[in-house]
Amino acid sequence: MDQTFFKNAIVRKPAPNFAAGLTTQDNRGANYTLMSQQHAAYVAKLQELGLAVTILPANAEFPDGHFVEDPVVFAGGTAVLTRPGAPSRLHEGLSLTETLAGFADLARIEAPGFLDGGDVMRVRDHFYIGLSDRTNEAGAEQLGALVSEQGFTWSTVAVPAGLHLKSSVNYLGDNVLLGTESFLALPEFADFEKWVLPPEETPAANTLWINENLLMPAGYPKTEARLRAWRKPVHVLDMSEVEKMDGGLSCLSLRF
Ligand code: CIR
Repeated sequence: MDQTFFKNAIVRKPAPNFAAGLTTQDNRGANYTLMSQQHAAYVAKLQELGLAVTILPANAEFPDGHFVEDPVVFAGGTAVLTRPGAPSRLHEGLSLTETLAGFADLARIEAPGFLDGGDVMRVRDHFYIGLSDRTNEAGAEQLGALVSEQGFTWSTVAVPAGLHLKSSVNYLGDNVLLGTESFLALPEFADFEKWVLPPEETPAANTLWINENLLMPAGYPKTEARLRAWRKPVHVLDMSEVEKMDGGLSCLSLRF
């Protein structure tokens, strides 16, 4: 059965120096005013969908700190602090512990493990953990052991392209995976209904399924048409400044 509805989300406002964060994009030009507007619209959308959103203040110590999905993974009643794989992001979780402690028991990935939440895709009671530049075997095994304690199963998936597993594939409920052709061809995903993205629309892979609604980034008309032809309400959000920093919709919140 698909997972239960989300009641809560945690977000962090982007800091004025957010464009100093990590990115592989050539042309940054990321604009703080626009970023703040896009972030506020995202928060408003989560609230509209019924989530109680805890909004943390910007923290200029971590220019990527608004990508709260990466330093934490929720599994049942436990929030796992992950040791993100980029050195500049390693300690982001510390700034979240007080907030998290109000919602969940805390657990931690320990060295030499490292892992980014963007590499973790939950489907029903199974956690797919991507092995990428940001997530290593030791991190995956530690997270796997922790989610097993909570009654979940897990497996690893190699991530040869893109930043994270969820940069290329996401679960939309009802056994549907949306993603790039190469990821959906992986044997791990053989039993899913696969919706392959047009090659020019691959960033739309980071579409977010929340409480039977779909949040997708603006600018991907073929994917939008396909999703709108389905029965789940589709909400399109402008993510231009987020995408300039290699992020997407899922990275901007922790949902539980
Ligand atoms: C980074 O490179 O870590 C950030 N600029 C982007 C993180 C995006 N997070 C995600 O997809 N879960």
